[in-house]
Amino acid sequence: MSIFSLHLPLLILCLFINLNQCKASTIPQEVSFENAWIRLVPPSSQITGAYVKIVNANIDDRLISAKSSISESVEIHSMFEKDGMMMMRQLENGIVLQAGEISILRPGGNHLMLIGLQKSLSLNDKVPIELEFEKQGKKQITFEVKEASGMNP
Ligand SMILES: [Cu+2]
Repeated sequence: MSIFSLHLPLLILCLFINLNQCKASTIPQEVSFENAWIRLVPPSSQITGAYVKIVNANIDDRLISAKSSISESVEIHSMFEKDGMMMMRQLENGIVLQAGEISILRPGGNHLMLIGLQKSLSLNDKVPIELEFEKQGKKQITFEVKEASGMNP
């Protein structure tokens, strides 16, 4: 009886540690990014879109703002259809990201809008954009300038 009562707390502790390790190996500790790209636009254009796949970490978070040295501002936008026309609007509250969720910023959907371009873009240029998250802070991501036809890269 006494041996059993001594070992039970140890057993529970081991189970708890194993569960934590299991969770850590499947859900990343830190938000990560894939396929970050910017739409190539003619030198006369003052705006362009930036897109990226955001793989959130193991906490609920929110993308609250973005900025880049190549444009006056970077806004978070969504697209919607009105009277048969595609329109876009700024998402004042950013984009909510639940723990472990993937959020894809893509042409025709949520995207980043670079407004007031301060230099012309060339194919394959590498452009840093800083994304700020409510809980995970600021992240520097390198976007590559690519050509896009229609809604798909
Ligand atoms: Cu936009």
